[in-house]
Amino acid sequence: MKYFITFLSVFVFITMLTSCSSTSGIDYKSIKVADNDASIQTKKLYHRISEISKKGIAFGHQDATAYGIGWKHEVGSGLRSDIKEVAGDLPAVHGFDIGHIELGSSINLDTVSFALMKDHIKQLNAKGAIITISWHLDNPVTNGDSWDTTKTVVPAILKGGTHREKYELWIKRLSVFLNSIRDKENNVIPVIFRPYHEMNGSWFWWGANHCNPTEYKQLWVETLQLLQENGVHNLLYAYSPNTLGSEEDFETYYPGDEYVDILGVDIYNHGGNEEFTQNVKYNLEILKKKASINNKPYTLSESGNVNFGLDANWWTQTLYPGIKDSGISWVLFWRNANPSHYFSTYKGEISEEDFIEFSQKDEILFLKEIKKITN
Ligand code: BMA
Repeated sequence: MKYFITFLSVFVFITMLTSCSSTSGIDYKSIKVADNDASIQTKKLYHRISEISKKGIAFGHQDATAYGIGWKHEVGSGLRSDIKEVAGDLPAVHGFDIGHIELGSSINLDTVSFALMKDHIKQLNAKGAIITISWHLDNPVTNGDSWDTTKTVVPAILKGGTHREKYELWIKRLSVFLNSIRDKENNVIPVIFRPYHEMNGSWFWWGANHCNPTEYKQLWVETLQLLQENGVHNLLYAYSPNTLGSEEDFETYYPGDEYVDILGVDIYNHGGNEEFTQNVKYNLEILKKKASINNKPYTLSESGNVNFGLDANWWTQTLYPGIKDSGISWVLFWRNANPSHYFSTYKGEISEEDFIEFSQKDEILFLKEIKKITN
């Protein structure tokens, strides 16, 4: 009997070793994401994002290291960041926008060079940061920008549409860029891709009133397919509508759990602070419910204070009550472009002290803190 038990233990141990693809005991390969052929690094990122939500909320900032208030694009000068200058550490999540990659341009729509973006993504990834990419792409029918809603676009770029060929070229250019962002071991760096955001608003050509939900969902699915056909397997796909008025609102454009990895929502305080806190709480409840069906991570994918310079205590009094205990993996603040278009804080800004207090809360995580959350 004793020998049998020893034999059994050895057998179980060997079985465990051979069936698991990692020392942590997690079989990453078996993790299902929207892209069936997603790289192992992408699946690990997915798992890590879920782990983060068990520890706290990662702090994110758009274009954090590309520029800030009064400085810009310092190639080769390290990773400067307004947030680091205030809170002492870099954000944990870094947002970049690849609008104009589709045109073959060397700079994005906000004049951030793609070379700088690539370099920063590499450096940040090596430090354990999480990268999320949005895409304010131009209008392929009019050649106007994302906000040009003068002509119907979506049916024109779907399979069989008049501008399909052009769209395929745009996806090809995007794919080349995404596949070129590699770490030291030459692995493609996994990122969260958040295309066609805020579709329930009507300000973008892919938004409400400019295409119907069926067309939108088709665009989402065909875009995923095109990316995969172009050999892109380093993406987690994030769906992020603008502030939702109801649970049904979430469903209207939702392409389905099969095609989405991370649920998000973009919320700003256009209607004032009180409404903002309520919206955040209510919207994150909706995401939590939808996300729990297939255990997906969820986030406040864009946010920020639009009442520049008016709210000295915005972080602890308005934002924090909304996100506290929400279960989100991160919150991403929009870019600090200039003193009349910024959504976070910076040295000398009115809410600086309050931001420090907010950043010191145990559950608000910056880069050094999420670095410890490994796979
Ligand atoms: C918007 C604004 C624009 C910018 C765009 C993409 O919300 O900040 O100025 O071009 O995002 O970053």
